[in-house]
Amino acid sequence: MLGKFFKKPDNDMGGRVPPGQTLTTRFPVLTYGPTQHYAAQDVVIRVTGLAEEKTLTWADLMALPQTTLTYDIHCVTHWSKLDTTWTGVRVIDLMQHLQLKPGATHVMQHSVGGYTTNLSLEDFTRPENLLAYEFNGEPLDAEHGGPLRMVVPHLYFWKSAKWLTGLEFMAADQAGFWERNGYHMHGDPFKDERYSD
Ligand SMILES: Nc1nc2c(c(=O)[nH]1)N[C@H]1C(S)=C(S)[C@@H](COP(=O)(O)O)O[C@H]1N2
Ligand SMILES: [Mo]
Repeated sequence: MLGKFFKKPDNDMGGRVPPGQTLTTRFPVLTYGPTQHYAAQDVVIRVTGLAEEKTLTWADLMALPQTTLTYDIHCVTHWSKLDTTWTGVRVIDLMQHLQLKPGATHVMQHSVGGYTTNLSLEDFTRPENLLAYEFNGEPLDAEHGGPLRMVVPHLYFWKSAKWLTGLEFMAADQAGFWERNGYHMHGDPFKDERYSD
């Protein structure tokens, strides 16, 4: 009886679930093209464009502070998953070691296999963003982007490149793979920014 008065008035978890999304406890795989398979030792991140060029190896990444964070993820195909736990290198910790050139305003994430997705520097440098290599305490499965992927949880999940291999700093916003194919340039799930007009 009492429970009735404590029930949430809606199913959005008090604003935690964006409009049009349904919760899942599964972890769906969404990849355009084949899953990439390679060892952590073979991870290389190339920093190019409007930054001092740099090649980061797995060892370079492991020498940076390692962070574990828990947050919700939202896929444009209408599933959200709450309380996912990731371990990796925070973008802001990596940025301490990169030298951007004047005029850099955006970054293109590049993946093995050619997938790309764009972010503004503001979206890229949020403190919760990770170059992640563990999910729920286990090495990240290849199908979910292991050995190393981006996780940018405040935007739809297509903005989190799996099998990350490059960060290209740019002087303007440019469309990545899905953005060229009709997805929104920004992709805020709470603003329902799924497709471009
Ligand atoms: N390299 C690469 N990264 C990618 C994709 C992809 O096809 N290739 N798909 C994106 C999309 S559309 C989503 S929803 C998420 C899915 O991540 P998951 O398969 O771990 O759920 O990865 C994103 N990153
Ligand atoms: Mo997606």
